[in-house]
Amino acid sequence: FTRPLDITRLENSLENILNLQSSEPYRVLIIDDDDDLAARYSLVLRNSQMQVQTLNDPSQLFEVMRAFDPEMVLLDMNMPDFTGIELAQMIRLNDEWLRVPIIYLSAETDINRQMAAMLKAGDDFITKPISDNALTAAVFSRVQRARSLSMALARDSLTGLLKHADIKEQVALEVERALRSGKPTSVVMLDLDHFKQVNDQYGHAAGDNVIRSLANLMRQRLRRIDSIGRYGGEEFVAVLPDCSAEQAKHIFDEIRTRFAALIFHAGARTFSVTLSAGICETDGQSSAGALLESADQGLYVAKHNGRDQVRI
Ligand code: GH3
Ligand code: MG
Ligand code: MG
Ligand code: MG
Repeated sequence: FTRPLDITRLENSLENILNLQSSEPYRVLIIDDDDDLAARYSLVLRNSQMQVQTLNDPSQLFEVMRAFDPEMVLLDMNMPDFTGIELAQMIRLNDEWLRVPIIYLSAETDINRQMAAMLKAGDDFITKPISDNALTAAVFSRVQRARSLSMALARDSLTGLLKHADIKEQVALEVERALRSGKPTSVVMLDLDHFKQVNDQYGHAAGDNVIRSLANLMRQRLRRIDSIGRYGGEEFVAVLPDCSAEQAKHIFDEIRTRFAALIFHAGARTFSVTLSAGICETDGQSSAGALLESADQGLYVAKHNGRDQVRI
């Protein structure tokens, strides 16, 4: 789980920060009518492994934004047909780009005019000329933060797990992969036992705490290549690549026992909760939907056989 703002990273030296860039290259759009300047900035950022697109004709703004999908826009204030402010406002009219940081790059030094520009649209102001390192740092920190933020927003807010649609997509993806690799992949459907009673007796906040604890436990016990999602309120789905149903049962029986041993507190009272789970394995032909259904059948059997158990 990525925290929304990774402050320690931002506090690292520029070099350390750049070394951390192991993921997809950052996509930066530079809009400037001065081609030489745009090329120079572009070179600087490319040297830091970023992907850069330059644009000198603002009439193509939307086309380029759509095709390139930038994570940051560097915008010249003064251009022949449009001002930077106008372009920033046009970008901000589109919901899909609301989170893209826009920074003005300009020789404008009047602080009042800089502030007026930022109040209309755009997030910050960089005064030309700017050193290579300062430009790289300014772009890097903002794109990194924007990425962390959108990753955090994409997650279930209570648990940090994938949301319903995303775990479903992940199951589909892993089922595809298993088909190609020929290795078994397991799908797990898990549900807390008598959770309505937990809420009724100990309160919703205590219930939330139970859900969070289970999520943490699963994160600890599963591998990095496994995916876990909050499928419903107190229902979870996990997909374990390269893992047979037998192996997955072993892992989830361990999770089940550890979870049942946890002691929760509600005021002066303590309580514990159990879970049930159903597991199925890829068979080289069933769809993700069919596998989820089959795991759900296992869960149904587990519930009807007394709960606190994992069924294949
Ligand atoms: P079973 O063992 O058959 O699963 O019984 P159950 O009571 O757990 O099943 P049921 O699906 O009927 O109830 C689930 C309850 O989970 C209902 C709802 O109050 C509670 N719940 C769902 N989402 C949340 C949540 O985000 N927080 C809390 N505290 N409770 C939740
Ligand atoms: Mg200009
Ligand atoms: Mg339940
Ligand atoms: Mg349920």
